[in-house]
Amino acid sequence: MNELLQNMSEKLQKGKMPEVVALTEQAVSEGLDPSDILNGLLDGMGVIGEKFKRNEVFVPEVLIAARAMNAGLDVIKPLLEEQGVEPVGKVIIGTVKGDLHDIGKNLVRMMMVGAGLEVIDLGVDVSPEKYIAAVEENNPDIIAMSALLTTTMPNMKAVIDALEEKGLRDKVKVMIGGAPVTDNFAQEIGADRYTVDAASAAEVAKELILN
Ligand code: B1M
Repeated sequence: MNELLQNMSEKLQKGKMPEVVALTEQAVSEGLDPSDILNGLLDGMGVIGEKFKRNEVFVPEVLIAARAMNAGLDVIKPLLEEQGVEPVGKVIIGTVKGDLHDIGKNLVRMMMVGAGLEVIDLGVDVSPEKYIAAVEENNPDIIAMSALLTTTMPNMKAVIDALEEKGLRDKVKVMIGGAPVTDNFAQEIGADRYTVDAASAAEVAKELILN
């Protein structure tokens, strides 16, 4: 990676938003390819994701790095659109019905965006009907659901049941996660994958789409 992009990646890892924006603008004005600039941003977020998995950085560092990445992305978004750089795939994410916890879900969203995926965030307290409407409207590759309460975990199954009823189950992969969720639970309700943290969720989402 060129020196400017390397510097941009390092500033992103430190969450230095104004520097990331300035370096992104410099990269654009020096005529670097927007896809290469994007890869510089993704590289920084990838490093943060790995460190987060190893408990070398924590939620606040991830949040400020993601904020810097989003600011950098805003600079190059119009150029990427002009160039027709396609996202890796599309994910619909939300916290299930009855559940208002969104910090983990937001981290998953940020990591997925950082991995080059387009993410449509339905927010919290998302009913099966809302998931279904979003699938019908957006034709995503993946539905990602988060739950933090043992009492709302069954609502993940309700979404899978609704997908089956509508004949949509084969069209999307289903990923689930959140503190009380387990791999066993995922198998029990027929989800495709459980992942333990946001960085793994982004990795697995890409894997599910590309393989
Ligand atoms: Co609530 N809460 N809360 N809470 N809350 C917990 C979850 C709880 C464990 C606290 C406790 O009792 N020790 C408990 C649940 C008990 C249970 O069900 N077994 C609990 C409770 C009971 C409640 C209320 C019922 C309290 C009340 O009103 N009596 C109430 C419910 C409201 C509702 O949702 N309907 C409630 C409310 C709240 C607040 C609104 C005050 C606030 C939420 C604010 C917000 O999210 N905007 C809150 C908080 C902050 C917590 C704790 C303290 C922290 C949760 C958090 O954000 N963690 C939590 C206790 C705890 O966990 N220590 C607690 C940080 C976040 C990064 O982790 O979300 O686990 P997490 O995400 C992780 C992974 O799980 C994973 O990635 C992230 C890390 O990379 N992950 C995924 C998450 N989603 C994923 C999806 C994936 C893959 C990975 O694929 C799709």
